[in-house]
Amino acid sequence: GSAVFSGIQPTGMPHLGNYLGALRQWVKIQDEAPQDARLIFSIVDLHAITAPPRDGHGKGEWGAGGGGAAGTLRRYKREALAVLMAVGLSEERCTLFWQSDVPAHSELMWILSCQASTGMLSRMTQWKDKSAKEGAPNQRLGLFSYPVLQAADVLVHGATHVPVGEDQSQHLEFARYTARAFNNAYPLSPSSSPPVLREPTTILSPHKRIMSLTTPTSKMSKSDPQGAKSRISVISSPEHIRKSIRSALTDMQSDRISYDPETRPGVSNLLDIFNSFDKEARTPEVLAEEIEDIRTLKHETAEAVVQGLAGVREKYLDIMERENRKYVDRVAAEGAEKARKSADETMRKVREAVGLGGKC
Ligand code: AQP
Repeated sequence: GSAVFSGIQPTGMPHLGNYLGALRQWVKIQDEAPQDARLIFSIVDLHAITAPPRDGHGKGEWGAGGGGAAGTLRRYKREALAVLMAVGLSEERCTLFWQSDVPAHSELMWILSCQASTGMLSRMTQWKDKSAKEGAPNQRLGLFSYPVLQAADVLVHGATHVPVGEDQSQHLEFARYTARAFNNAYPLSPSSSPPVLREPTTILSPHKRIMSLTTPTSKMSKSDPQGAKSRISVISSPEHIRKSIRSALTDMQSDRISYDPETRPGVSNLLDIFNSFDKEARTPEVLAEEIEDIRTLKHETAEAVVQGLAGVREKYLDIMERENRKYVDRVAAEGAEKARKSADETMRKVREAVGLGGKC
């Protein structure tokens, strides 16, 4: 049967970009997928530790679980899992789990590393961008091999479909290539049997990248050094959403609205956001014609976002409180159980094909 896998890093409170580029798409998949399709969504904490954790929104009251980097990561993990449920993913229908609870991800990563091409890895745009920032002597292996872990995430569950943003399509291509390399290195007999690893199909998010509210030429990001002003978290209050959008950077070119992401990134970003939530599904170009001036654009965009995210904040707060704040941990434990079963099925075949583990 078919299986969907995708992940989000617990590197801070998910924002509008994560929502429109990923989470909303996941909910749509859940609502439309055939009943027998497995839906697996992971909070990828092993990926998150490729960057030092940032304490993005102060010591929250959910900070239980120790201080320092570990405490921050634990808090982000709980928050991310609660957000997944708050935006509409069902913990019963889906497998929701913390990646590090399923060691098979790391095990398969090592096995794939033995096939993965370093030449291909060094051409990954994300590696080039992130490693350039770190400077040559400090570049770390985990950042370089990030796509190998991502390939393992997908392949270990035998995913047939992987919804991602455009920036991730290169990594998915790498995952397919690496699966093929593994299957060629470890052919099965009889040769007619299906290969051990299944090559997944990419489902590209239909949405444009959402840009930062303060620097609309870079994407909205949990790690934006400009901080909370640059993004709208999915659990922002209506007042906060209105205030953030009111202070979003636009331009002085003209008070008239026009859609041109190249020359008017700030205004165009607001039009893209508006379009993403518009009930009448008007294109950014049509919205640009209909809206009078920047003040109105900001006002109407804010109202569309407030409506689009209505209920998420309340549901999130409720989930965090349930069972004396233990509910999220219970969901994670149950998710991990399901995910381990799903991964073990693949790992049994992988180990057998390679000659690892078990009887000699
Ligand atoms: N600005 C964005 N617009 C549209 N989609 C976005 N995504 C991220 N930012 C935008 C999509 O969200 C999913 C989960 O992302 P992630 O947390 O795994 O990693 P990321 O892409 O690196 O997200 P951030 O917010 O920028 O986090 P940090 O700062 O930690 O790197 C992905 O499908 C991604 O495409």
